[in-house]
Amino acid sequence: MSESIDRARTLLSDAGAVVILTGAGISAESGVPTFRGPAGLWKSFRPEDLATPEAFARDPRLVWEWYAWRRTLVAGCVPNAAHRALAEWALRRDRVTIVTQNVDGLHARAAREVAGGRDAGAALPVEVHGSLLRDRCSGCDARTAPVAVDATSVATLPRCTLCGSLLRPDVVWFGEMLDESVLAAADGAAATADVCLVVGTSALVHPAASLPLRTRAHGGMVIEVNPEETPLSRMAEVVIRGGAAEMIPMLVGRTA
Ligand code: BV8
Ligand code: ZN
Repeated sequence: MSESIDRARTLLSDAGAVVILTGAGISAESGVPTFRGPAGLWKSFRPEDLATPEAFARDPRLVWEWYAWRRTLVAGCVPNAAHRALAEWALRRDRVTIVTQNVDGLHARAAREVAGGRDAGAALPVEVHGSLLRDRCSGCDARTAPVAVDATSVATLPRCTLCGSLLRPDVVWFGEMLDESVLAAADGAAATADVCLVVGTSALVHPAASLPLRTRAHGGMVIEVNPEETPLSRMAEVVIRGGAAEMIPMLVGRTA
């Protein structure tokens, strides 16, 4: 293991530009259930069953109940050593872009905590699938701060103060396009990176899962941190089979 850690550490410190792609696995040690892990199921529903515009049209009360449950859960979690080490690293050197599929807001919290009074900008993530911590109007698209959700009936669900339509979490659902400017920022970082550090993702959801291929397409290298094999493992220059909270500080931490 130490050999691959040393090699990965060298590749990362020698890289001109680095893009980091994270998934649910980086928040697992903060207590956020992953999608495909045993806790990924909610009331026997698979995330793919609820995170769709069709599910929201069919039963907005059920979808909101799920998102309210996830919001409460995430509010009780804190960034772990992996979130913090990446934020510290992104503030310490330039040309590091954190791209996340996670909607839990933990990367942004780590960035603000680590930055203290300083500008957290360089460590703020590109959230390609949106955020649980924002609402959006399903009618006029207005973005709002998250409101308390009473999911006992459709009549009690939150509504837009501008047009009266149902509010929804500001996340990207399956079958929905990603925000163009957000996707362009992620794609641009991946296409110009010397190294793509992939942390805690099963790499099954597109277009996010294709970002490491963009890095490789122009001669960059992929480093994977994941306790399990994924479709990206065979194209990775270095594979680190371990948990993010332990491994990431060893890869980008000051003292390692
Ligand atoms: C779109 C927000 C245009 C909502 C999410 C090409 C090929 C095939 C399919 C498609 C394709 N292009 C488009 C599709 C369709 C679809 C798709 O990819 N489907 C998959 C299921 C095959 N993509 C879309 O619909 C996208 N839109 O493309 O629009 C279009 C539309 C239709 C048709 C064509 C084009 C929109 C996708 C975004 C959906 N929204 N989230 C919400 O959260 O509620 S996706 C959601 O699921 C997450 O954001 C994330 O992306 C994904 C879950 O994956 P992971 O985060 O990786 O989590 P997972 O649990 O799977 O894995 C955890 C990993 O961590 C594991 O490997 C585990 O080993 C590891 N781990 C565990 N513990 C640790 C750890 N690692 C480190 N440390 C630990 N301690
Ligand atoms: Zn509206």
